[in-house]
Amino acid sequence: MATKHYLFPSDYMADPSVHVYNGKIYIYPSHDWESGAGEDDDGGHFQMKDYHVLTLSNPDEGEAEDQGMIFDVNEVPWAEKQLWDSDVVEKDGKYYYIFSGKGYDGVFRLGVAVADKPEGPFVPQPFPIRGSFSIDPCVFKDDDGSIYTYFGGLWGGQLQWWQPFEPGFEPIIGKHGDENGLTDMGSAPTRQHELFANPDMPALPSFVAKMSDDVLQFAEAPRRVVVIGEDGKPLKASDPHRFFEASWVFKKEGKYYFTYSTGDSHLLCYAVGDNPYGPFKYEGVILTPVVGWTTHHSIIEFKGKWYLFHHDSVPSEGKTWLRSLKVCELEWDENGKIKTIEGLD
Ligand code: FUB
Repeated sequence: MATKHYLFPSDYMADPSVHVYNGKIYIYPSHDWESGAGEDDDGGHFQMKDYHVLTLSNPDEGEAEDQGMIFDVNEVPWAEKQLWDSDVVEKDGKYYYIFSGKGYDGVFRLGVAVADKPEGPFVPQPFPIRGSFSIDPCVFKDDDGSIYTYFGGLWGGQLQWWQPFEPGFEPIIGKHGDENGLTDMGSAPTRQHELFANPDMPALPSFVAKMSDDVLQFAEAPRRVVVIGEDGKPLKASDPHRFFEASWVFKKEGKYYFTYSTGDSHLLCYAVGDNPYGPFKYEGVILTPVVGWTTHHSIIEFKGKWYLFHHDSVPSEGKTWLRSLKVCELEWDENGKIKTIEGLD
């Protein structure tokens, strides 16, 4: 059984995006804090206002070291608040930090900040990525150097505002919008059900877009990321294994692994495809529910072993807005499938 340990006991951090640069592990988390905001289904309790970068030498037993703050929301002209999940990609010796932030109009978008070193400092661009929306970017660099950003998250992450998505589309509803006659959306789950009342409908997809050569913009309109089941059809909205948020993509033996959180059914799952755009065939559960509402993760190979980085709320005694980073080894079985890890171990 995989043993887990906490990585950074001195502060609350979550949503780890992890990469190996210059032989060292770099962790780019969200930085939780006790803002006093009440908990709600729109994630109003996640009021993160800055980002830090951590480094780690030994994922089997070591603790991560804080390399300091890499930027603050006041340095991002377009973002008012809620610096949620982020990720980093390296190209030609520069590091591109792609992050989620809520604008002054209440809409989540993705931004880019650039640095010369993986520990920053990162300088944010003055505007969000054109045509970006929602949250939880995962930036994947393929073997041919092409860079793809996967993104999207439901409920507070506003992904449902952008369905159906077509290039140039604006959100179909505001937070309490009524353009579609849906004046009283009630709770976030109710809003989801109102919009997509039939649970036999296909699950709402996340999106992926190839990045421009300068890694500052989408090079194409975002495309849907479809997860299909055994029957070759998209997983249904009612399927507890369908996508909710927290995309993470990696490649192993020529196959593309699209991994994600199922949010309100509290799992980390994975699906496998033959190219970066999918479709991805659903394969199984990576992690069962943790203490906390849900988790968010990344997966890397380091010195011949694979590791799952994620978070839970054990150290904060279940406070869903104060999360702590963890790591454990991730293993494959004899059929090449990921061995499911118990979230409560
Ligand atoms: O950290 C804020 C949000 O919580 C993330 O964007 C989601 O993935 C969830 O972890």
